[in-house]
Amino acid sequence: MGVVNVTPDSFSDGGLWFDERVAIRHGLELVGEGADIVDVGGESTRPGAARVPLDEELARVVPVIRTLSAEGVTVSVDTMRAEVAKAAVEAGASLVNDVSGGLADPDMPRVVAATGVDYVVMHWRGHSHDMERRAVYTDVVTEVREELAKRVDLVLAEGVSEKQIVLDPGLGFAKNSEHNWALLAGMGELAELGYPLLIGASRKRFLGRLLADADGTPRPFSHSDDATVAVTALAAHAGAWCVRVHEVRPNADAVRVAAAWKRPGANT
Ligand code: PMM
Repeated sequence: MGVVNVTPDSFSDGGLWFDERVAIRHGLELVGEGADIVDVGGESTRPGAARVPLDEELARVVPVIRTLSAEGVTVSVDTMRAEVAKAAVEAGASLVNDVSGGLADPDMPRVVAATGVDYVVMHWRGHSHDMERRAVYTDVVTEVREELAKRVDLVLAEGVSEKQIVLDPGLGFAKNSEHNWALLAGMGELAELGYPLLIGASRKRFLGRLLADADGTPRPFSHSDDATVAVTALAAHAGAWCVRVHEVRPNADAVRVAAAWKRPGANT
């Protein structure tokens, strides 16, 4: 899954694809580089980010989704709002990527159920402006697993079907670096919930912190793409269904390497 953030302020690519035509061109480039899905978002979720008004979010994402879908691209909409999800599906999106897992907008599960498209339910504890103070766990893997299981029960009760659901541990969302690494290592336990897993590690701060200079200065996100590729290879090998990344070509290569590693002979 390649990312197109149609925002002026996303963490690593804010402003780069803010213009509609540039966003569309970028989405098509990502497909050319090997993306199976293009994830279009109009609201930044970086730590501390403020919410974008509904009309603004719609105006950012719907035209981009409509054009990319018309070009035959499989599009996902990255939104926490049911109205945006509905408009995006009407414009051609075939996956709703809700980082709040249905918590931010109580109408979301019902709307997704009515559309029948796939639904990424991410682990989330609150909006970006105060999510860092919610990063408190005794056993992060067990707690994320339990909280995701509760979200699954709720969205199923709202009419979403099991086959629509994809789960995501929500790296960096109310999680510190230690939590993120534990969740990656604990992917197997999350997979026991029985749903495909999506992993979004690309360019996140925990990679920059891992790669910090000797004086502790974190590596800027623009130089953490190689680490993202390493996470992709390991996550794909551990069975991830999808990785959400900004730099598609090397990550698509890593996915292919992991597939060949798991099934030697099948890919040569
Ligand atoms: N991370 C971001 C945005 N959307 N969606 C899912 N499913 N999983 C994620 O981890 C995720 C997401 C934040 O990343 P960006 O602002 O750097 O694109």
